[in-house]
Amino acid sequence: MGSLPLLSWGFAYTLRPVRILVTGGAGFIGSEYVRMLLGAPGGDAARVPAVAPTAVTVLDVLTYSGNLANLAPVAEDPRLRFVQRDICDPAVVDEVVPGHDVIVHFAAESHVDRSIDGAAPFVTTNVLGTQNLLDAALRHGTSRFVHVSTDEVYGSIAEGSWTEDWPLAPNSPYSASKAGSDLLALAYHRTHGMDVVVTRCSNNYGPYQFPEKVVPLFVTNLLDGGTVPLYGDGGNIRDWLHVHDHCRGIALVQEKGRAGEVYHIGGGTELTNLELTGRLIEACGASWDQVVPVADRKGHDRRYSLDISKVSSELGYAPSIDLERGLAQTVQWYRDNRAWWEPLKAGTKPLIAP
Ligand code: NAD
Ligand code: TDX
Repeated sequence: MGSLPLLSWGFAYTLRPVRILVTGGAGFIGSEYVRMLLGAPGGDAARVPAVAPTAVTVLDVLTYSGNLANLAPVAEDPRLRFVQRDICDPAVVDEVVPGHDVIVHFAAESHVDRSIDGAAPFVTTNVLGTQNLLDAALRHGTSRFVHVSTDEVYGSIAEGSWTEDWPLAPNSPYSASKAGSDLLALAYHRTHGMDVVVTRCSNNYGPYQFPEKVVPLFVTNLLDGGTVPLYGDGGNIRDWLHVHDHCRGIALVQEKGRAGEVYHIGGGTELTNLELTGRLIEACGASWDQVVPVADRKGHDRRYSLDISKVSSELGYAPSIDLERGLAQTVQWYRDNRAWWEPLKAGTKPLIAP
């Protein structure tokens, strides 16, 4: 494979053309990654690390949270191919994986509350689906496997922040299934010498997030003059990161992360849910009367906090979008894109071909 010299930020980078398979690329974070890789209009390409995909395949079965509309900004890009199939199907994966240099694995069941209602799809997709992909990557000699994971695998931390060598102690069926998939990915490195890197990220917010997660649920309810359900005492703490910063971090790990290593990607902005709700009320021009305290989530983790010194010192990562700007931009996006979220809330997702 040749390489393309490119002048950027005032000095020369050498871009290595790569063929990237993105699983879950029609979901919230995966689609941001695809839009970023392909330089979607309106995106901030100047801040994207030096990844030059010659081809991007999205493998996504389109569950309730997968949406082709999320890929509309890059739908005309000739480098993009969309395959609507299940990562749990060995024959599908065996057919799709060959011909790609890198797999960036986002596909998952991702909502904690749904995992409390029923864990089976979480174990199937998150654990067995990941094992299926790892096996195919091993068989076909994929150069690099990037496994996208979460801070929730550590459980809950009262004080201080987790480092990458912290023991895993997940509490929800969702986080337990993600911990299982993380350990499998790392085991394929140790057992088979596969080039695997794992990222663990804090809570993401931004455009195109399915309106079941707290930020888009609250924003869309508040904009409509409705109420929002605040779990328990509202004192649970999350570290909030704009989805674009998460994807910049993943791209750095994809390019420069050391095989077999775990990298945290965080935002450094910790808020209680009460504090977050206050900011969303202000950004939406809503009122505290719209907040309804409800019963707590079962097994609700109290606090997440990531130490990001490894990815910062080794790979030069730093979040670039502060929470105030990011939340304002996100609320504006939901104001401007009712056509995207209203059908999702009504349960009538339209399929828009990319
Ligand atoms: P999402 O639910 O928005 O997207 C998941 C995507 O995976 C959807 O497009 C869905 O159709 C697809 N998918 C699900 N099952 C599949 C299957 N069996 N085969 C093929 N495709 C399938 O989730 P998200 O918030 O974008 O999360 C993406 C990844 O990032 C997940 O692995 C999640 O654990 C991780 N993560 C999320 C956050 C967050 O705050 N949302 C934080 C840290 C890590
Ligand atoms: O209606 C709600 N009311 C409420 O108080 C919802 C949906 C949530 N909450 C609280 C629960 C959490 O403390 O808000 C906080 C955030 O909840 P979610 O948006 O459901 O996110 P969380 O459970 O923290 O998990 C998210 O971050 C880590 C993602 O969904 C995961 O995929 C990711 O791994």
